[in-house]
Amino acid sequence: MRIAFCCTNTKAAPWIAGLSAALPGADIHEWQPGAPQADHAVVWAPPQQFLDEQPQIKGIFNIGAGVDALLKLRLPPQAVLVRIDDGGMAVQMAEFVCHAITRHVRELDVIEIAARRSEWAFRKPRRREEFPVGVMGLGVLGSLVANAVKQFDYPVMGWSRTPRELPGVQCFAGEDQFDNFLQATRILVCLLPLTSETRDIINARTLSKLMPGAYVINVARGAHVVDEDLIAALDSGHVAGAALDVFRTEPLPAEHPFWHHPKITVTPHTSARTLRDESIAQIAGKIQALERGEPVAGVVDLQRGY
Ligand code: NDP
Ligand code: OXD
Repeated sequence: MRIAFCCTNTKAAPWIAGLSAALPGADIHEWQPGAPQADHAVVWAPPQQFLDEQPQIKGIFNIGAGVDALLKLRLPPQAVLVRIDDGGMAVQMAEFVCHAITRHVRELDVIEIAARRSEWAFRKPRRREEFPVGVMGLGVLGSLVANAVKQFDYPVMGWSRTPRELPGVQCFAGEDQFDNFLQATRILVCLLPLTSETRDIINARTLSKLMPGAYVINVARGAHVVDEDLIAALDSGHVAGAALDVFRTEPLPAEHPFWHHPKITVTPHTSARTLRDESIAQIAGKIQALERGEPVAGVVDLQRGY
């Protein structure tokens, strides 16, 4: 079995060593133009040339959860596209989102600034019932995030495309229930995939529906947010702050206003990192399952776009 490794901005050697150890007997190489046809590919943002040169590929394994970059390309029609299914990312995401919520609600950012001036800046306790959290996207990551936030006694809501049930989480689904979800939300967490339906979803209209003094946490993709609309909502005071981990252009350009906006916290697309060992074990297991003709989790539905 031949496996091509084609991942932009990723050191190939440790991945190839790990995959070779997990799949003894497989011939695993970093792809170069003109390389022979492979059976499977392990990819992150590959060039179109790679896919054009692999017309018979059976499985394409994305080393992240989001497949938006891959779906912009022409894929060989018979190929099964598989994303990382948790692989240790969900717990990182839950930790990151709970931290962002805690920092905002407990005003730790204000306390940190005061502490640098040697000020003992006591803040009044705030009632968590006043900070209902709405999680957009109740998939592998969003459902664990909603459950984690619930442990801190915030009211938690979730919104998905099809109806979901999560104990202790008030679930909304589809376009029809979107505004009701937004109107009941003060802290908005975006964990949607980027698709034609979700692009620009955090915009002037949707932000205006949130409870006053809203807080926006975007840990999904930058193109979910209309940048100018978020800045306008922050400047008007309707939105109190935002924690942004993902951006339309990454790295975030030095001149982008998000860097210096006093109500925005920027992090460098780091809320849930791909864990190499866990991902290698998951991908190797799925390649073996596909070879045996068994179903695997995390197959991307090309029609839905995630
Ligand atoms: P999943 O595919 O498991 O879940 C997606 C969820 O979004 C599902 O609940 C789905 O609804 C919902 N959804 C999709 N389209 C719509 C829509 N039009 N309206 C309402 N709900 C919708 O994805 P993951 O949880 O694994 O990952 C989510 C995203 O997080 C990834 O696509 C990626 O972009 C981002 N990500 C970011 C990382 C970072 O470091 N910042 C790291 C990893 C991922 P339904 O349940 O009905 O299918
Ligand atoms: C992912 C990501 O999609 O890292 O996995 O953003």
